[in-house]
Amino acid sequence: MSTKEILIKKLKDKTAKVAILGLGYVGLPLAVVFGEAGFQVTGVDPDKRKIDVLAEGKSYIPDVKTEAVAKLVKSGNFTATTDFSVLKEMDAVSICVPTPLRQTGDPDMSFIISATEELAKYMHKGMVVVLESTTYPGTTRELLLPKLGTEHNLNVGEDWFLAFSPERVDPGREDFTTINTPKVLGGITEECGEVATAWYEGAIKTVHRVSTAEAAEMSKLLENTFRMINIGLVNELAIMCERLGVDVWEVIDAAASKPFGFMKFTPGPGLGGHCIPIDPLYLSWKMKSFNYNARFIELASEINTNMPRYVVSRILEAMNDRGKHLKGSKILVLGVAYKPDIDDVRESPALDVIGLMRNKGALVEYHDPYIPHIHHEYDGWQMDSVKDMMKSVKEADAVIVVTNHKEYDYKAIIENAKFVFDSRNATGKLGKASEKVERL
Ligand code: SAJ
Repeated sequence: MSTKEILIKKLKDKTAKVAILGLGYVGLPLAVVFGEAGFQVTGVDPDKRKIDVLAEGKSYIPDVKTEAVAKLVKSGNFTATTDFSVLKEMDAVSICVPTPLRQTGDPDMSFIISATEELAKYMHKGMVVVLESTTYPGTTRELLLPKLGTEHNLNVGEDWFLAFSPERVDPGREDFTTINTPKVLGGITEECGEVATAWYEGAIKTVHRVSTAEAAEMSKLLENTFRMINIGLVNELAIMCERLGVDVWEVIDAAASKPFGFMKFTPGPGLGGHCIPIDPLYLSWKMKSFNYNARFIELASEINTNMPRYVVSRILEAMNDRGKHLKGSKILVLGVAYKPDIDDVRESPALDVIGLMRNKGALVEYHDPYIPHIHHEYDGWQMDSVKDMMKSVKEADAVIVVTNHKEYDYKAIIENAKFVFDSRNATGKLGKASEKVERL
């Protein structure tokens, strides 16, 4: 039997030993899914705190139930370690590490590079490696292939197998999770795709096979670039509607009444999260090396990045109309998470809105039921969520709804506030009807 046949057999009968590099919001759910499918899984992460929690049979990822981890740890199907040398025993390795941006806006490949360099030390014949981290097209072939194979005289597609399969984890979502979200997968060679698909089909309901790693890398970027550009479109529409004296929320709801050929997006104070504002810039960055300017991405990114400034300009105008200065005024920001009903503040536009108002001399406080403390990474300021939200609403000269958490009682907020700027249409019809409310 060939190396490929031997490995496929081990993957199909689940005797293959599986490792997940990176145990974050992507890696830990994936480890549990492979473990529950019957694989022997080893999680590897340099963060000892994570490993200690997992060793106790507990989870630190809200989407992963502690009971699931406890059961796998107890049965011996899942162990976690900071020791990368365990990789020399592994047959199948999935790399799930972050791909953020540098402060310059360029891709930060340091996590992929360090994971790949660690794995390279333990590469051997008969391994399959899958990269899950969202990245620019060509990463798998240009960066992983040489470091993991060529430099060890291992022939990819014969001695070992390499593929890309983008993560599609949406933290907090319960209807589509790792096991039932279709998984795109493309190999460096046909054989690589075949082996990696045999592995993933052993645990994930639907694997959508594409012909190359680049096609898989690009499909993920299309998914999130599609969102970023359409959010940029409705943000620009909000600016145009304000000039025209038209209610953008009414316009969007009307367009959304079309049962086909339209997908609803809503304007807001900017683009947060670790996916949508970041992933498309990996594509535009890569295209620069082909002397191609990805104009849609650049323009949408410019519009989205400018939304915090636009929101603050609207607040300035609205307060001026009410005979108030922003400078010296007490401002309460409601909601700082990057989207409603979650506890993640990464890249949240709220931090920019707060920073801009602070720079104009406003006395800014915030409340967020999910985020007890915030700090600005570059400007250095920090603050705690106010304890008594309604008391702060009453005392504020203006209340700014930045993230529309479901649990807020917007009717009571309007009743108790002097003025509300609603950047998410959280107040809806009540806000539209109230003299005290202005919406984006
Ligand atoms: N946003 C808007 N208007 C919209 C939609 C979103 O301003 O119409 C803002 C949000 O407030 C947030 C940012 O954009 O600040 C991103 O929001 P998101 O709904 O795209 O949520 P994310 O960042 O959690 O995106 C994830 C992505 N999942 C993966 O990459 C695996 C994305 O592909 C999913 O489509 C998205 O979740 C989802 O649908 O929830």
